[in-house]
Amino acid sequence: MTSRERFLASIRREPTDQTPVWVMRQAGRYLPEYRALKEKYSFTEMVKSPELATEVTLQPLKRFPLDAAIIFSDILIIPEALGQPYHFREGGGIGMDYIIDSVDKINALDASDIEEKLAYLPAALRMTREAIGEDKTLLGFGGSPWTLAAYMTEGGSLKDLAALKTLYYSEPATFELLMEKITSAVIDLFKMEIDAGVDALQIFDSAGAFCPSAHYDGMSLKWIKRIIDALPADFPIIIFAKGMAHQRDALVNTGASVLSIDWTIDLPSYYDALPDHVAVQGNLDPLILSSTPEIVRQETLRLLKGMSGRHGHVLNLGHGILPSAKPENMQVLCDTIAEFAS
Ligand code: 1CP
Repeated sequence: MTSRERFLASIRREPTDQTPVWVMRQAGRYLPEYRALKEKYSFTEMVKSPELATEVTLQPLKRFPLDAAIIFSDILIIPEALGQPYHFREGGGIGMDYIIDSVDKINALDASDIEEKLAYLPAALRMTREAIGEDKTLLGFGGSPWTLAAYMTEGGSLKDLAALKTLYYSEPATFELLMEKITSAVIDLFKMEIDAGVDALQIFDSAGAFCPSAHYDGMSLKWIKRIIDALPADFPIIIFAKGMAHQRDALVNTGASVLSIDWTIDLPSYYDALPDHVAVQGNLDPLILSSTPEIVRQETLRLLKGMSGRHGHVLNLGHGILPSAKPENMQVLCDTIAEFAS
C-alpha cells in the first residue's frame, strides 16, 4: 500500500483498522532538540535548508508513534516568494519586513517563478519521504489567501484586520488584485508539493473568524475553492477554518475532503451532520498538553469514546501545539490512543 492509499483509507467513513494521529505544528519550542537547533540557526535558516527542515520534521516522529510527518516550513514563505520577506522576532512571534499598504506595493508583488523561489521546499519534502518511507503520511500545507493577506497587510501578529477588511469593502478591485496574486502563488506551491510526494495538503484559514458570516465566501472561501479546483480532482485537502466550523455547508462546498475542527465544537454531532464523503480531524484543546497526564488521558478518552464507531477521524489537536506542551504528556496522548485501539 502506498502512503497515499493508506491516508485515503483512513479518511474513508467506513471501518478501517486505525485512527491516524498527528499533531498540528509538531515542531516548536516544546521539544528540547528543536530548541537546541534554534540556538545555532535562525527560524528562516531552518526553513530554507532542506537538511535542517528535514531534521526538524523528523524530531517528533523519533519520539512518538505518530502517523504523519508535517513538513517543517511556514505559511509565510508565500509572501516572501511574492517579494515581502518575514523574520522571526527575538522573544517570539513573526514580523513581515514591511507592510502592504498601497496599490503600488500590491502591484510590485511578483507571483511568477514560485517553483524557483521555493525550491528548498520540494527538496525538504523529498528528503523527508526518503527518511519516512511509505508507511507514514507526508503532509504539506499552505495558508489560505485570506489568512496570508491578513499577515501581509497587518505586518505580523494579527490584530483586527482593519486594513484588509477596509480594502475588501471600499476597494474591491484592489482587494481582488491582491487575492489573485496570492491565490496564484498558493496554487503553484501546492502543485509543487504534490509533485514532491505529499499525501495530503492542509489549508490554514487561521484568520477566517475575522470574516462576517455573510462575507466569508467573498473574503476567504471563494479563493480556497479556486485553489482546490486547480488541483487534481481527488487529491485530499484538509481545511482548518479556526472559529468558522459553523459554516459547515460552505466549507463542504469548497471540495475539501477533511475538515479540521477546533475545540469549540462537539465533534461527534458535527461529524454526523456532514455528508459521507467528508472526514474530520481534531479536536483536543492544545492546552491539555500543558496540564497533567491524568487530564490528557481523560480528555483523549472522552474524544475517542465520543468518536467510537465513527470512521474517518484523524485525531489531532484543535490548533497548533503550544511551547508549554510537556513532551511526557504527548507520550500519554499516544499511549492512550494505542490502549484504546487494542
Ligand atoms: O509541525 C510543524 O512544524 C509544522 C509546520 C508549521 C505550520 C503548519 C509551522 C512551523 N507553521 C505552520 C503554520 C502557520 N504559521 C500558521 C497557520 C497555523 C496556525 O493557525 O497556527 C500561521 C498563522 C503561521 C505564522 C506563524 N509562524 C506564527 C504565528 C504568528 C502570529 O503571531 O500570529 C508563528 C509563531 C510562526 C513561527 C513558527 N512556524 C512554525 C513553528 C514551529 C514556529 C515557531 C517557531 C519557534 O517558536 O521557534
